[in-house]
Amino acid sequence: MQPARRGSRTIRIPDRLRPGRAPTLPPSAALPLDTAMTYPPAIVDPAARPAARPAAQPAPRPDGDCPPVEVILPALDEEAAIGGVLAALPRDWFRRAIVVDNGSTDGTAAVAAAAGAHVVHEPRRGYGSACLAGLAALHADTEVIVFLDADGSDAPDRLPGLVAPILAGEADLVIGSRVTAHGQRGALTLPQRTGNAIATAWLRGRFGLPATDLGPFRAIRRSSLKSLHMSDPDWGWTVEMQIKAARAGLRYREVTVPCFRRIGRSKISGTVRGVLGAAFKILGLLAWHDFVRPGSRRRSAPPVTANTPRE
Ligand SMILES: Nc1nc2c(ncn2[C@@H]2O[C@H](COP(=O)(O)OP(=O)(O)OP(=O)(O)O)[C@@H](O)[C@H]2O)c(=O)[nH]1
Ligand SMILES: [Mg+2]
Repeated sequence: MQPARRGSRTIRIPDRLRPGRAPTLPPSAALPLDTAMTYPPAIVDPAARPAARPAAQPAPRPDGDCPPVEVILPALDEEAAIGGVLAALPRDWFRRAIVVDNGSTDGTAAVAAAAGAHVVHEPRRGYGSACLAGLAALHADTEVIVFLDADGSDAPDRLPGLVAPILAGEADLVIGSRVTAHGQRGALTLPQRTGNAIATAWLRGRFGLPATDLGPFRAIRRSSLKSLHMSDPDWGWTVEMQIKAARAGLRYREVTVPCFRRIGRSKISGTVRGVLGAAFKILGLLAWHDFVRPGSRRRSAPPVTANTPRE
């Protein structure tokens, strides 16, 4: 790992995110791209689970005709990480990366533009606001949208595993689950793991969604996302999408993805204020949709289960 200088601080950029390096994953995380979740066993019907599909991903076309996929990366002061994240995205699998600069005071926008991304500026702070701004910038013919953090905590080379089930018509929303893999030590903080466990238990028990994670690395069919009318401006964005996906009966799937410690200083999961704010928002949204919002009762249709196409 080579240190990079930034002002008077030394920032260590992992080799896996260095431009030109083939991203490598810890052995424990080197799972097949289409490794699908098998949890919770009580919800997933093994009989309904299709056989492993080693060749599920459509082969990228040699003429450069990528699938109609765009990647949205919300970014706030991620100068040290964004270049490596963009370089590690598999080039044949998406048409454009959109970096939404959420009021950065560092060189995030310049680094992203130099790495070939389309940069959008969104002055309203908040993860959800950044995602909404990215959606507004999509090309008209984009059919699948990938969301990915810009801080180096996800594995960009896993993008095909998220996108393939949607392109194949088997799923509408695919979440990269970090809890079903052995992530890098310390990648998920205790408050993150605890919050995830509570929120996903709620999603499973009250909304019938077989979720194990609220992971930010996710892919969704554009038409499905449009039907959800997403609105949360900050940390409720991820759970809002899962709640509404359950209500709308979207075909839901999770795939195992590794996770890593973020590059740069933690803004949310490592701060008391950030953790409390995110927890309050996420649990508040679950309670709102479960107990208050009209029409919030559980769907009478069978729950959407992982690996169970509804067609
Ligand atoms: N904190 C924060 N992040 C934002 C904002 N807008 C966009 N982002 C980006 O959203 C992604 C997720 O934010 P993170 O700060 O990594 O949140 P987290 O993963 O919960 O916590 P940490 O990694 O510990 O900071 C990153 O790529 C951020 O740069 C914002 O207003 N606040
Ligand atoms: Mg992060």
